[in-house]
Amino acid sequence: MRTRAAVAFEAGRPLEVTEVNLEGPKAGEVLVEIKATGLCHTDEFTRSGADPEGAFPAILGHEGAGVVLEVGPGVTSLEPGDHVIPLYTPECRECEYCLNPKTNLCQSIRSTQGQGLMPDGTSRFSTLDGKPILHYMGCSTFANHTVLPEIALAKVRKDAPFDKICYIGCGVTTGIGAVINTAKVEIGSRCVVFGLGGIGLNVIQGCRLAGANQIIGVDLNNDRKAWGERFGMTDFVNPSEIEGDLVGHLVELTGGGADYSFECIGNVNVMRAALECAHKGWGESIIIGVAPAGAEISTRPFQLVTGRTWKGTAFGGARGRTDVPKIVDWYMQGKIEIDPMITHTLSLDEINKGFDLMHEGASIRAVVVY
Ligand code: NAD
Ligand code: AHE
Ligand code: ZN
Repeated sequence: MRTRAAVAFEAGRPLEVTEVNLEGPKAGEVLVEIKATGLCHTDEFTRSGADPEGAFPAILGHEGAGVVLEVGPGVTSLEPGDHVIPLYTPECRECEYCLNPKTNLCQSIRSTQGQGLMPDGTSRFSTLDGKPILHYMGCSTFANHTVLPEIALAKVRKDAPFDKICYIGCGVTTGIGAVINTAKVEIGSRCVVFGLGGIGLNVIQGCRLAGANQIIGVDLNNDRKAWGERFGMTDFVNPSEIEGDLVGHLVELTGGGADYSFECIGNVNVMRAALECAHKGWGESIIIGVAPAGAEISTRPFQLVTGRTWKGTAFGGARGRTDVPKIVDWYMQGKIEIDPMITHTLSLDEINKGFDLMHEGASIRAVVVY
């Protein structure tokens, strides 16, 4: 079939909206009509050329929601008409990783997924003159139709709106999951969240959900103060406006250091500050941000010797097929908020405007509705 997609032909260039060819699902695969997709900073990270794994031409996008149109041979858990959220962290429930309760990082298709290919080593997308186009994070939600492995789809309830639940495909689950699954924040905790964008605000609402006493937000953009407060932030710090050292300031503000800190930017200097503002003896710092190729973190080992822990999290530690339907339920029951964070709704033709808004700091989440 043919479908419309925003194609990243080269690193650093705007996406090009065009018709592409899409082959039908092979064994174990599913054809999905994408109804809506969010634009995450990770899409921009890859589009810009900063991703060491980035390969082109590719159809980016990994934060979608849609409807199953067709299933390939052997697919048993999904049927046409099912509503689904694509999973860049699949859940095969069989690999060594899925069988270990300590991780959500299913590895059953990770190597082909990282190369932009389906598990059989080929791509379903091509240009109209027959040149292959790569998949992205196994999802490619910047196409109106896409093919995914069955294990990379969470089946969700049919009454949930696509233009909101697409955000659960990355930002919402990553932020809330980092608090609940990775940090396991306890009632009464003191938390510091660095970067109040599409991920950081979900960390804030996760901390509120977990019953944290203090939730400090840190951002260079003062407009993010009101945003943080909207979701439970108790204090705001703009590093460019404080006198002296940021870490010292945060340690004082928390009365000795954070029980939990979260880096939601992708800046290795901020990652260091996030670790070092954690409380001596027990503070944990969770890295969520994706840093550019070649960037490395550093700190004095004494920071770890004296009881601070550095952790990282992908997709908020969530096991997608199991956890994502539950997060959709939380949204539908009013336990978590999504609607106010979706600040812009765009057509596919306007997708590059979504990246401009991200750079300007004008959007929390822009969503493309097909
Ligand atoms: P975003 O652009 O919406 O938000 C980033 C925020 O950080 C902005 O509010 C910006 O003003 C602020 N900021 C930038 N530099 C700063 C600094 N030096 N100090 C303080 N604040 C600063 O991005 P997002 O979509 O929220 O994504 C955040 C990061 O998380 C990205 O690196 C993204 O790739 C990553 N991410 C990781 C996962 C994962 O599973 N680990 C999932 C999704 C996104
Ligand atoms: N390709 C990058 C790494 C990118 C990365 O860390 N991705 C996160 C998800 S970000 C979603 O917005 C992730 O899930 N990582 C685990 C994995 O297996 O990719 C690089 O540096 O090479
Ligand atoms: Zn993302």
